[in-house]
Amino acid sequence: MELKDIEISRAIIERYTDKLLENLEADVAVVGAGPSGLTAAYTLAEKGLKTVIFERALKPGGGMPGGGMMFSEIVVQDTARCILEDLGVGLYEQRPGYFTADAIEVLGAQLVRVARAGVKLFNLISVEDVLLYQDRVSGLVLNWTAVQMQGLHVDPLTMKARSVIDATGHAAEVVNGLLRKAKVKINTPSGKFEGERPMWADRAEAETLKNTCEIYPGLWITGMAANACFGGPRMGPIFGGMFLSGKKVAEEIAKDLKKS
Ligand code: 48F
Repeated sequence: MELKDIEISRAIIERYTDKLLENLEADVAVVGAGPSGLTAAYTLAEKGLKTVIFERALKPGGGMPGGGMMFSEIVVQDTARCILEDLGVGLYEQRPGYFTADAIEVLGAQLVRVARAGVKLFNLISVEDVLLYQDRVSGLVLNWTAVQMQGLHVDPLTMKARSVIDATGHAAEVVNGLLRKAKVKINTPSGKFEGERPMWADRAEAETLKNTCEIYPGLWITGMAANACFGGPRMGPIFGGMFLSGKKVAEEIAKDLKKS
């Protein structure tokens, strides 16, 4: 068969458009494909919920492939090793109670799990706003990352979701966008965004899990975004809290959506 350049283009454009159209409505939309967002996404999809991820960057993974200061290894504590064992990655008890895994291998395993669970991950798309209907976050406002980077005057498109997860890491971009535009109160004690505190791994890991919650009707927080909202400390390259937080947010959303 003679390969026709135009047919290659047609195949890509058609399939991508089909995927995008199939995912304009979902049960759950995850913003950010870092460790917490990826864990949340495959856990939700494996529970039968239609889940989609939008990731700003060219490559998924967020802060994970960088490990600690570019040493591409991550550490997890005993309570989180079951998640990495379940992914089937190599795990080493490098120091008593400190398990290490190759950051790239973990990312690869998470991406395969996400794809096999039927989650569509759209890279190079930035979430710039939310749909807010009757005081409930009901979807996302999307644009190409390239449009955002260039500051081009191009209007966005939208997608609808029953629940949205802010898994955007330290900046908690979805929550902050909502606060900026809608002037609402979120479910922190002050009703405001607190901003993350300096590094303290032991406290941060526990607080990440505690802070994982529905921060506003329809909008959930996981990973570093959860700590940033509540003023919890950061933790650097220990990732157990990220994985456990992703699992927790998925389990809570699944319970919540079953009720409605
Ligand atoms: O930062 P990130 O890895 O978030 P996380 O899952 O994990 C945090 C750790 O990596 C690390 C740490 C813990 O050990 O301190 O920092 O909480 O991943 C967040 C992802 O969200 C994307 C961003 O490119 C990254 O891949 N992102 C951020 N803002 C947007 C976004 C946006 N507006 N739209 C789409 N994607």
